[in-house]
Amino acid sequence: MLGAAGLAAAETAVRTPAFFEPVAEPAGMILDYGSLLVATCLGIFIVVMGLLIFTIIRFRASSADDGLEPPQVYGSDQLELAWTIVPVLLVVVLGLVTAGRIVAIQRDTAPEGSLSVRVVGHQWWWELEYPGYGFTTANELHLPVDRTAFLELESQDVIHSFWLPQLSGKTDLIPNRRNVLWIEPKETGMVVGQCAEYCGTQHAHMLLRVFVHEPDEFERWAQEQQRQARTAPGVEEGRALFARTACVNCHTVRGVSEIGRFGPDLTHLMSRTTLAAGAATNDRANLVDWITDPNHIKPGARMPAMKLSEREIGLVAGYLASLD
Ligand code: HEC
Ligand SMILES: [Cu+2]
Repeated sequence: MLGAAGLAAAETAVRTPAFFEPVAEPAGMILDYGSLLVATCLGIFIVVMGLLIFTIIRFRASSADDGLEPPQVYGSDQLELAWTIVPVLLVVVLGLVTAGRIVAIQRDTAPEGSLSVRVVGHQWWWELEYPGYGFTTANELHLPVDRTAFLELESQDVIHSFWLPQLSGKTDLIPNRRNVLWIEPKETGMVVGQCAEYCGTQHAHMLLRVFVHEPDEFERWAQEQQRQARTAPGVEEGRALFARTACVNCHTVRGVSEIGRFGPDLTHLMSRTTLAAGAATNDRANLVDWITDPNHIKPGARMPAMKLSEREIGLVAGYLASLD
């Protein structure tokens, strides 16, 4: 199964979002730039505060007239030039560096040979479409290493914010607007991101996992995703039940029904490690729990409890569990 395709367990362990450990551009450039600004400001702070503290101590008032009045300087061209030119130079240099970084990071069009992905924010999950390959998945973004991915960001409902601290900066997903973002991963493994703009009750359960693969491994994953849904032996009854229940109004399973777009595409549900944008691990027991009542796992989730009998739930869960 190509869920966490070929990545060692250690590589798929969730690490805390850490923007001090970039594993891609532009996250690396953003960190360099931020560090430069902080270092410059710290340098200025230390010089100014150092002089101030020195002056306070050295020339503090004392009871005895010890003659320690500092020399009084008026109209010194050298001093005035120095405190004018040095700050102007600092501002100009930092301004140029800033402009350079903005030009490098903001790209409106997809670079040659990039992988294009359309990301649509929903309350409270991520729709991920790979237009070049013709499939859609959810909540787990797979990318090849050392190749630029060009992402188009949109929203189906409210404003969300796309934030993968180790890969790039934040960009909002806004209804009726197309924002773009590029990422060039430099290391394989898994990193996590999160919606960074409050978007409703389950905002905190809007996790995005990103798996970065070697190029051939990525191609294998993409080919698996392109397949229509499998019908494994023994799940026909569950499949039929799924197909005639309202499930298909909201969910697509390619090869069974392709009208539902309100909820995640379930064609290769079991290739994902988690359910409902990281709210639960993706296994049979949680599937049963989810279908019985999504509110157990994710209160407020925009999928209703479908009021199926226990037997029906078992059958549908059995069918979904066969969709690898
Ligand atoms: C009114 C629309 C709607 C209906 C009907 C519906 N769902 Fe959902 N479903 C959703 C939404 C929305 C989500 C995403 C919830 C979230 O993550 O916040 C979801 C999520 C899921 C997931 C988790 C998918 C993932 O990748 O995380 C499964 C599995 C699922 N639904 C199965 C079913 C089944 C089985 C039925 C029928 C018995 C059904 N759904 C009926 C809207 C619906
Ligand atoms: Cu959100």
